[in-house]
Amino acid sequence: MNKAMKLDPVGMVRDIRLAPHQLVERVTPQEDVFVLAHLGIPRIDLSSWRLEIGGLVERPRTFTFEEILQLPIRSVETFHQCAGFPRRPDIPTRRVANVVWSGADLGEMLRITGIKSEAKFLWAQGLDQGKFENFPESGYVKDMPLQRLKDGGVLLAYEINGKPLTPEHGYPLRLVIPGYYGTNAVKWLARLELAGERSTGIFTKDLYNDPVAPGPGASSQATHPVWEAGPEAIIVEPKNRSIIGRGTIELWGWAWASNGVERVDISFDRGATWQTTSLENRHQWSWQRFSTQWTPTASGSFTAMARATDTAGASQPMKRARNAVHTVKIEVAPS
Ligand SMILES: Nc1nc2c(c(=O)[nH]1)N[C@H]1C(S)=C(S)[C@@H](COP(=O)(O)O)O[C@H]1N2
Ligand SMILES: [Mo]
Repeated sequence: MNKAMKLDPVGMVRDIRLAPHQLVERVTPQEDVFVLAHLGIPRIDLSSWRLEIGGLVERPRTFTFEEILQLPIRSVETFHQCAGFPRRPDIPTRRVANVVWSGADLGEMLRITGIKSEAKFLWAQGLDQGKFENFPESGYVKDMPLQRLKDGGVLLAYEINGKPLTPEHGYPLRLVIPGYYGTNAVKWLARLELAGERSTGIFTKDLYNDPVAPGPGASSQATHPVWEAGPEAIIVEPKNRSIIGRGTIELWGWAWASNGVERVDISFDRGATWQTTSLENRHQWSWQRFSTQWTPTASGSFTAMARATDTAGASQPMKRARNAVHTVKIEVAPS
């Protein structure tokens, strides 16, 4: 549709800038936020760019960028996390940041177009196109249940940390769904469509669906979409494989979950016993700092594990999950 767009580079981009021990800032500087793109990075000319809104709306419409800027600007602070490899939900990748996005509120935007009563899902399409794995030519499309709108905060964002989006992060406009994994935050937005059912795009239906844990009566084929982020905590300090002295140190990190984190516990015996930490409240959908004072009882090797529990009582799995507990090894030097 948009002839003024070219991909540069073409193909998968995976630029993970910071490891857990480098995530020292509460709000991750834009240049340190990881970049993920399946098909390449579109370079978009604003003069020919438009956002179309169609499907099950009362008044289909096209917006120019100027028209979007005229809507009230809203901001939201939220964790921003890549779900990891689409076919390996068992591998934690810890690609995470905490960002302040600003832009137009999707709920307010849809009051302009109206929502037909049969509409159940939002489909969001980016301008990037191309091949992914062995799938045919396809655009990047994701979907979101319209019910998510009632919690608020869903933005059509044009700023990251108060500055215009860069091409890598979705210039000129991207979707931001606080609480959902990053894969749903469609960049280089071109079209929004309301529909009665889920989208059939490869990134919606084939990839990014996790097997449901087998339980009584569950079909082995059952999957659920990679939408809400599960509870997760990372230890920022001490750094994995660091050598420390015998004195008291602060062990701290960040924890997040789509519905907020209630508690973070630490174990020094590989999960046999846990002790709780102090945890800050969350602001909007931000990550939350946890910390505890730790005095090593001896010199030698230690492992520390952090485990978050969300406000619904769900805790992180010990292993084989994208949000499996984070472990650091610490060497305590002889005094
Ligand atoms: N149009 C489009 N949007 C996309 C993607 C993509 O490939 N194309 N990748 C998604 C994935 S997997 C992630 S993790 C986030 C990453 O956002 P960031 O690169 O701004 O950090 O963008 C999402 N939005
Ligand atoms: Mo991702």
